[in-house]
This record gives sequence, structure tokens and C-alpha cells, in this order.
Amino acid sequence: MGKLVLYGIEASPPVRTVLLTLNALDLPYEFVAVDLFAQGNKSEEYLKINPTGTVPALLDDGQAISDSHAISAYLASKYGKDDSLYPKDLVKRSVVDHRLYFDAGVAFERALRGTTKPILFNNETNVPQQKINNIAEVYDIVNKLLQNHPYVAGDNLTIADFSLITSISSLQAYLESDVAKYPNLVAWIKRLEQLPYYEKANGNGVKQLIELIKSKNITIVS
Ligand code: GSF
Repeated sequence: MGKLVLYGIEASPPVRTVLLTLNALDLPYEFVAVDLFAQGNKSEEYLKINPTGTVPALLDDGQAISDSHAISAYLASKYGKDDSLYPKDLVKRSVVDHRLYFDAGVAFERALRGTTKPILFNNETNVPQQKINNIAEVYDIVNKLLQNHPYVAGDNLTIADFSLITSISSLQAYLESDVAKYPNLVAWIKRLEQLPYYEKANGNGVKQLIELIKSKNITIVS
């Protein structure tokens, strides 16, 4: 068992993905705060850990791993008592990878970060309607992925659930998931909220992020 050090802040959705994975695997870890608002993620020291200058990053006995999707896959593969969180079977793994990439490229980067970064880092207060449409599209797609299964990659909880729940729970700041339109999605969110470590790993940070976004008094403009 290597010494695990996680760099980031609780408000950050991808950091919370790793917190969910660490808790699911019952792994001890040290949490080192990186102040994004003070550009702590652009310091020479941090860029040595993660040259892309984003949080989260993880040190495992000094070995740096970056990107929440890669970190979760690493932790589940190395420390999982079985492969349920990240299956070894190549077909099952490809389904989990599909959902991870959907989160990385669409749910997090395009819908969440694309809307949030201008507000929190460039003091934008107007949110174009198109960005809300992007969010509704993510809800619709994940709702479809959950049509016949309780989890996003099938019948078992995987790290893909940990990636998508941190993005989707944070997106509620802009658009509430309407249970009439997205019944499977709303049921899935409630299912994950039952995880014993959900509040500690994601719930608290979501509240922080949503309060921060609400404090900016944004206006949706068509
Ligand atoms: C995204 C990390 C990221 O953008 C991952 O780890 O999954 N694909 C990567 N993190 C943001 C913070 S966040 O919560 O939006 C970040 O580090 N932003 C700092 C910056 O300078 O943009």
C-alpha cells in the first residue's frame, strides 16, 4: 500500500470523483489543498506533478498520476479487492471507458467547465441559453444510458458512476434534473446518494460549488 497524496479542492467535481473512488476502496490518503483562485495549480512545484496544471493529481509513493478518470482507473486496478469498479474483461471495460470519455469530453469539459470557468474565473454573469441546452443534452443522454440498468455502465457500480455523478450533481446549479423528463437519471442520483461515503466525498463539495455559483447571480440570456 503506497502513501497516497491527493491534490485539489473539495469544490472541484473531478477531485470529488477521486474522493469517491478512494472512499469506495477504503484507502487512507493525505489531502493537499491547491488554491485555484490563487493560481496554486500553476506553481512550478505543482506543474512538476501535473504538467497540465489541473486538479486533481495523485502521488502514490511519489509517482504522479493525473486526470480524475485516469486516477480512478489506476486506483481501482491497483487497490481493488476485485475488478467490479473497473472490469478487466475488455468488452465490459470498453463500456466503462466509453462513459469515462463521455464525462471527460462532454459532461464535464463542455457542459460543466465550459459554463463554470467563465463565471468563476472571468467574472461572466451572463450564461448563453446554448450552454443550458448542452446541459439538458447531457441529462438526456445519461438518462438513456440508464434505461435498462441501475448504473451508467450496466448492472454494477463502476468508476464511471463516480465521474458522471460529480459532474451531474454540480450541473444542478444551472438546470435541475426534471424527473418527468429524466426519470432514470433522477433515480440514479438518489441511488448514489445512498452510498455511505457519498456526503463526505461528494455531497459537501457540491454544496460548496453550487453556493459559489449562485453567489455570482448569473442570468441566462438567449
Ligand atoms: C479536468 C480537470 C480540471 O479541469 C480531470 O481531472 O478529470 N479532465 C480533467 N480541473 C479544473 C478544476 S475543476 O473543478 O473545473 C482545474 O484544475 N482548473 C484549473 C484551471 O486553471 O483551469
